[in-house]
Amino acid sequence: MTVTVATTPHADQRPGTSGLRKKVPVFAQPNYAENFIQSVFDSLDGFAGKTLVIGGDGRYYNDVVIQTAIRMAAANGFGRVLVGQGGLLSTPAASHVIRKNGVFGGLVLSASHNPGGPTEDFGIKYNIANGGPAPERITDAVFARSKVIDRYLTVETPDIDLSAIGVHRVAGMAVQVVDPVADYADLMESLFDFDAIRGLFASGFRVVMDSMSAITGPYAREILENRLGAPAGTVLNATPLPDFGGHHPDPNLVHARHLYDMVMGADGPDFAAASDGDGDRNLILGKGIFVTPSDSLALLAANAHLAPGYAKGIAGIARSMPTSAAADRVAEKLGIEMHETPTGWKFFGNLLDAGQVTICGEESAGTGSDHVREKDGLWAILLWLNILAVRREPVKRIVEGHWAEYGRNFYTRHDYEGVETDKAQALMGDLESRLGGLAGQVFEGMTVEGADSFSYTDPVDGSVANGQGLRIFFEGGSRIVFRLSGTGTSGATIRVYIERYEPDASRHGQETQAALAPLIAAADAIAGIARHTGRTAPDVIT
Ligand code: VG1
Ligand code: CO
Repeated sequence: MTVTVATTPHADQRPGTSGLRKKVPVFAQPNYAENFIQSVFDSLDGFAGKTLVIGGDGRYYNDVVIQTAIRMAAANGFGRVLVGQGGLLSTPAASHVIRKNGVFGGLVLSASHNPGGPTEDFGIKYNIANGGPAPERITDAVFARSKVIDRYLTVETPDIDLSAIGVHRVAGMAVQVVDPVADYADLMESLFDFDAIRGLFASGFRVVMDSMSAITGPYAREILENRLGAPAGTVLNATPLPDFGGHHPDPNLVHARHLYDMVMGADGPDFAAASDGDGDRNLILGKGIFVTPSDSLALLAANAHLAPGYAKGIAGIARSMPTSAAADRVAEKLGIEMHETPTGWKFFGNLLDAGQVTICGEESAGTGSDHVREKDGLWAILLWLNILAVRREPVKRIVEGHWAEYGRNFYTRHDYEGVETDKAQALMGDLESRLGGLAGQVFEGMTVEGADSFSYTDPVDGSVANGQGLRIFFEGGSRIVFRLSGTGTSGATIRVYIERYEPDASRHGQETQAALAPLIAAADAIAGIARHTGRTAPDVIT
């Protein structure tokens, strides 16, 4: 039954920050998805007879690649595949299915917050047995294999019907179609005080959740409306669509502007939230306030003990390097470990496995804990709701109280998207070559204290990741970071992360862009953004 198909390499299959992401027409080239999946399998050892989880965010082409992946898993000798009904699994739910069933690993089909459709984005990532993204040791091996691959294995069978829960057989391998929502919803119920949240909702507290026509719709409906008793219709855009309704399923102030406008309106809801294409990111808004992801991480860490799952306290916090240092102040006060890692959830896995940290976060709207090994949008939303149910204070007052206690880290990220790759690389190369001479120079009245290219040594396995972003530190603690995105599918995206700490509560009310204006000007003066790219303003400000 097994068929060996001859193939030739595609040169561009290097996994990025979170798996391989390309436009659908690229993935649809002959043998493209097959080469990558086979390169993953060829980079793994000891899976004969073992179980693989497969699921995706339901975007365009999910249905095609999921069938390909099932056939190839059978041909390569997996004993069983667990696949979400309809081919669906959110990224955090996939992580939970892997962990709960103690399986070998999983394939998650998603390009996260990137748009979907026939000419939009698709992606494949591999997760290991702990439920987390494959570490660089594996992704490097996959890329190396993809450059020399000459055959892939498949079986000749018709498509499997994934529409109903049940068990099928493909060439001797069991394919078990599982409920994508139930186990995950149970996990959330085990971590949070659902009675307290039900009480909050019953008190008239108004909540809006936008699933952005992406994967969390069925999860949010089951948890918020069915289990927690929020009114029907609380979850907006709850049906996953292959093209996300033509929108970017990216829960930020650009693509979820309507939620911001709602909470800023006179009769706005008390709490509004959203999640992304594959359900691992979150947006948190309260009446009259947007909570930045960096602040949200700090606040969740400071208040996690109010939820039953974290009642004993947290072991430590980890944040990606560009994320603001707001969480560091919480760790310091709690007397717990704090870790600074490169961008991407794969760098948190070892720390979580070792029990060194409990809560992790990234400035890009990702927060999560040791309950799975991915960031988790609904988890962050539910932890917020649990905290609000216990404290019974408005979000705005909780955030402002946090700033008053710890000081405020003003923070913004400016993205320059679709920049020609050679221009973006020239900017980074030029800046890197000048890093050594920046100390002592003055920009916009601020003196540079030091500058470097961020390197990370994993404290658990000693692996080293170099070139993870260019950092410029100023006297007084302000900071600018430059990095190139590793998730885009056309041209380059330059990310500029800007941060300033303000201890004085009388100055916490400033508007963020105004509070950071001198640093924003300094970023251009230092890196020559306009000179290199011709751009005078970012495409997206978060
Ligand atoms: C971006 C974010 C990063 C995140 C990654 C995957 O990566 O900056 O923090 O981990 O996306 O998130 P980059 O390389 O483009 O900056 V998701 O929700 O798109 O899987
Ligand atoms: Co995502």
